[in-house]
Amino acid sequence: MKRKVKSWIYEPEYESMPREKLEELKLERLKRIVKYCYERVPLYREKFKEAKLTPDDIKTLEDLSRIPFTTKDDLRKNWPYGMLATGMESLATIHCSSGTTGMPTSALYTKNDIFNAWAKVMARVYAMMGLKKGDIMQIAYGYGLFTGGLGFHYGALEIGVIALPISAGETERQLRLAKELKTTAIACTPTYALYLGEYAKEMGIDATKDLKWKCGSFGAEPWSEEVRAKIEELLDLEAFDVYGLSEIIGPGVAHECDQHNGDHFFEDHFLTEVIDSETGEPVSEGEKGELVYTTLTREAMPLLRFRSGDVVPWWTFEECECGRTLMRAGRVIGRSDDMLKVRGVKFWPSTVEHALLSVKGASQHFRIVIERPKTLDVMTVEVEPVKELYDEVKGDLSKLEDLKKEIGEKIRSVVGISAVVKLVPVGTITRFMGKAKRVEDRRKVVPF
Ligand code: DLL
Repeated sequence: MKRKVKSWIYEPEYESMPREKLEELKLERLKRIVKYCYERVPLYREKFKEAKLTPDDIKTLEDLSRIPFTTKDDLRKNWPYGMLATGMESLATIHCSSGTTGMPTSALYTKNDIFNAWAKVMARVYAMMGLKKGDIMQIAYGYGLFTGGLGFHYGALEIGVIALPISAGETERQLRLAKELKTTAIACTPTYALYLGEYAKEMGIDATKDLKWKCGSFGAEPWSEEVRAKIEELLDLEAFDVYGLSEIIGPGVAHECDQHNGDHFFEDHFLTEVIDSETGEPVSEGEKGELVYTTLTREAMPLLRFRSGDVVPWWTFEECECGRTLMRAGRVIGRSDDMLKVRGVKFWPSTVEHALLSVKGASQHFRIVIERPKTLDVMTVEVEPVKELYDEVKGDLSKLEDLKKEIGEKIRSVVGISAVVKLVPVGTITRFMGKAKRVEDRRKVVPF
């Protein structure tokens, strides 16, 4: 991939604020939001009472750790309006989380939440990709209760990039409109980006000549560097990671700049801590840990120390080459509650993807099935070979024994356990337009 874009900074007064000043701003906003939550949200009044705390006890940023965590379960129990900190008359819009790991939770927004927080952080996202007025963003995230489509939409309106609100799916039309309208950027899940790339090939569309995408913002699910390389090759663009979660705002909690050395977290809006998932204690700079958020500017549904379950491999406050001083972290590997435990070994589906894609001849289309026929867990990885190879053996998978063996060895060395590898015909694994679902756990009792 030739690097094509140059990041710029939408709100340098915040994104490049000297760290000391940023810490002051965070503290000022923290004190305000703690008081706000205490006065308006019964759950927080209870939590503070139990912890024998009052808002006045929060005097420094270190004092934050005295506040109890907010969990996904707290939000479920308060479905649908229990966390609302304003009156209904101030509410502008309601989204729901995708509920990938349980019941949905509500995400509530006032007009200020949308225009002064969400649209602003999303405008920063566009600037990170070097997009400006005149660019056309093809928004292929779902519009609706999922926050992807509208989040990108608000950001486009704020920064003046032209939005093409096409939503997810209808792949042929996506590609036709991309070509005819000459859209200059695309936003969708990495899974769908790969699918678009394959489909384009089938339609005889040459991404280099026929498409004008300079860059793409991909996220809403974990994805590996191998997938990034594949997307960049298939779609001939520069691929960026976009991260976020509905409970906090939607997309726009963090994004990569053109240095691609971690995601920048918009700490002036969402104070971010990194903790050890098991002990709940903070981890040092550079270490792996779970992201915890305190919304500093939200009105409708402010959250204090919300445990996202999302794990990053490292984080730092070191200034980036791009000039941003905001916290940076490696891309989210997975959610602690999506982690698999097979025969005692813990890993994420993204680790399997990483193993697979380092084997030449294996495609990104795979599925993990876990069973326990007797006492021992058995993991089967069903994987499609790449199309070229499949065509070469004329669909006779028995001719690909070496590939099967190599995949098995790679999984054993990267994931740490052996798997039954099953090659399946091209096109048989479900293609997803949004977030991919790759795991089927058939065990009756899932260990943890
Ligand atoms: O997925 C918001 C979003 C939309 C983000 C479009 C990016 C682009 P939820 O449906 O609430 O919101 O799911 C949030 O998805 O806690 C992570 O576990 C996962 N996730 C989101 N972005 C990434 C990413 C949206 N870039 C949950 N890498 C989060 C890894 C991600 N995981």
